[in-house]
Amino acid sequence: MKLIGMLDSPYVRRVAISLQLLGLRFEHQSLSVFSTFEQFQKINSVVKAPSLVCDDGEVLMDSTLILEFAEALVAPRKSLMPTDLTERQHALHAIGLALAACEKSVQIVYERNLRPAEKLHEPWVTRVTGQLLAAYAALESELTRRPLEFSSAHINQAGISTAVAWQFTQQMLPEIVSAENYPALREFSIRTEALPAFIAAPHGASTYHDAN
Ligand SMILES: N[C@@H](CCC(=O)N[C@@H](CS)C(=O)NCC(=O)O)C(=O)O
Repeated sequence: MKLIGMLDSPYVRRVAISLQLLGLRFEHQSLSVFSTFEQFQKINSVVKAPSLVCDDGEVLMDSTLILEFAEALVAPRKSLMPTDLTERQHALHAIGLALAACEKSVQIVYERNLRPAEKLHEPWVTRVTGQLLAAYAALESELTRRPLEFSSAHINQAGISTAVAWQFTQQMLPEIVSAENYPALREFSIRTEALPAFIAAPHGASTYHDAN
């Protein structure tokens, strides 16, 4: 199977890291939804990153749906989701916050990079910024109350998504989400970014290569 999309997208990155931790082999093509729009369109007419080209050629999109498929491929041998119902609920709560943080960060980046300055709608930016800060405030208190595992063997999808969201926002909007206000997230990020699966799929333009 082949993962399409750039690792500067938190959605592509959470899939690339998760596939490795699930022990799944995959190819990666670092196509941009902007600078290589037409090339991307030939693979997925909707041009959404991540896209996953399955072994039979069918294309999946949306990171959560791709991860659902990936989990099914390795079940019951392995999963990044807790089986205990209460633990699963906590994990889903954290993943929801992390995905909201990704979405709000992406909205601000698009607003800044794609819209002409004179057309920037400040009330919208203010609203989205408030939502972004609310998501990180909730994630910070969640992480303080219920620390997440950060070893390769035990990190779960809540940990992966939290770490990826944080790294993306810190790369793109550090002046909005000041790291010093989120010590638990900052510490968690330092530990997770040192894991081999994270190092092999760094935020940015590089292409992931299977080490085996
Ligand atoms: N909910 C989706 C969000 C994916 C998403 O918005 N990806 C961005 C790149 S970060 C994209 O495809 N942007 C191009 C577009 O929406 O036209 C997911 O989890 O995969």
